[in-house]
Amino acid sequence: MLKDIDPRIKELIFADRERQEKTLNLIASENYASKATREACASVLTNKYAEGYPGARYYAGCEFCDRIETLAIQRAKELFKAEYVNVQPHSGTQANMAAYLAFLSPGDTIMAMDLACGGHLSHGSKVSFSGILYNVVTYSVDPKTHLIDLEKIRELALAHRPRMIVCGASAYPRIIDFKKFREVADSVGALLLADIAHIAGLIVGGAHPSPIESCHIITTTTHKTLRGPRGGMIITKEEYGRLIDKAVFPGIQGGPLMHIIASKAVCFKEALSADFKEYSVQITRNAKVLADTLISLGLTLVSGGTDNHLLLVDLSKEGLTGKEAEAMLYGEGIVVNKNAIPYDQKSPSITSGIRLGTPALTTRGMKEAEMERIAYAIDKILRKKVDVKDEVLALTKKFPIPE
Ligand code: DSN
Repeated sequence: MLKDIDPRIKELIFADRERQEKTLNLIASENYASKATREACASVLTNKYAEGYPGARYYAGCEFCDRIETLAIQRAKELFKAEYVNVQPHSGTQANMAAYLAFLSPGDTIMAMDLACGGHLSHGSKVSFSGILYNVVTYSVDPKTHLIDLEKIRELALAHRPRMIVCGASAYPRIIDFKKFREVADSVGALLLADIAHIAGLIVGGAHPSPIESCHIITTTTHKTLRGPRGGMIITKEEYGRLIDKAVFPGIQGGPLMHIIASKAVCFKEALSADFKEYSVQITRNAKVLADTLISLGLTLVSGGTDNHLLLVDLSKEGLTGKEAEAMLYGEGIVVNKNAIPYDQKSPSITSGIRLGTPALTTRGMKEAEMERIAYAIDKILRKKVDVKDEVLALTKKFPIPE
């Protein structure tokens, strides 16, 4: 149908599909959603308005949407061992926005990780609503170890008495100690929000400790390590459920995207399988081999390695910017993103580093041996030695994107 009605768009979608197939995707926040999850995304549910929540909608004809959303909620609860879940946020940023709206007033103080040290725009960056509406105190990583320093965070919390502490990051390669964050939050009477957008899939698979016991509110996306459709979600305690629901709708959103909620339900079913546990553990094994091999080849990694799905390469020694390295790698078919390293002197559009992640390639079935080959290829490209296009194509051919 699309071919006849809008051949230009069809052609461009197919071009991107081809690009995805023929490149090695190391963008830490991307993944390949299954055909089943994509089928739900493309379904007739996109036609339906269902403002409200199951059993309490503002439109007629929501009986099937009610069942779909209820299933998504039940599965998410089972997956995260959660008391309360809202599956309506359109994205991770919307999930954070709703969580702030539920618990904060404009001008309240929140404490979160500095974007330059691995945080996220919606954690209080000056250019985001979060930095415009709230008084933001940022914490950094230790300048030498690049690790989160909970003692420093405790001192900052005692000095600023935030109403909310945000933990979780978009470019931090180590384990986040949710229990210790909770101790700090309790010492100043703050709420603790964990943004697990990057590590949600690792958490449900047991490859990263769970924040469920330690945090008042948990926000996430569903499309990164969780491998579902593009979207967001909020997990909280029963006692805060109504506040969160009101903040999502009517607080910041109108009609929920029911086709995406159906797809989230499929994603949660997939993530409840034993295979998914194995997948999430393999993501971290792959990241470790990628990190160790790059280090053995002389590259510098922020914090000296990784415990999760991502690593940050500091390119200062190589005399390259992140922007240059991203372009060099993409020219050979390896897709990464330029990324600030802690205390970066370069602007966010240039940067001194690149971020690499293994969730997408692990979905393609690649394991430790392939990670070694990819590390060698990356090193060659960065040292401007040889053309590795054939090596990249051979790997993409051997490991097609699964349906
Ligand atoms: N853009 C995402 C990432 O790449 O980490 C975060 O929202």
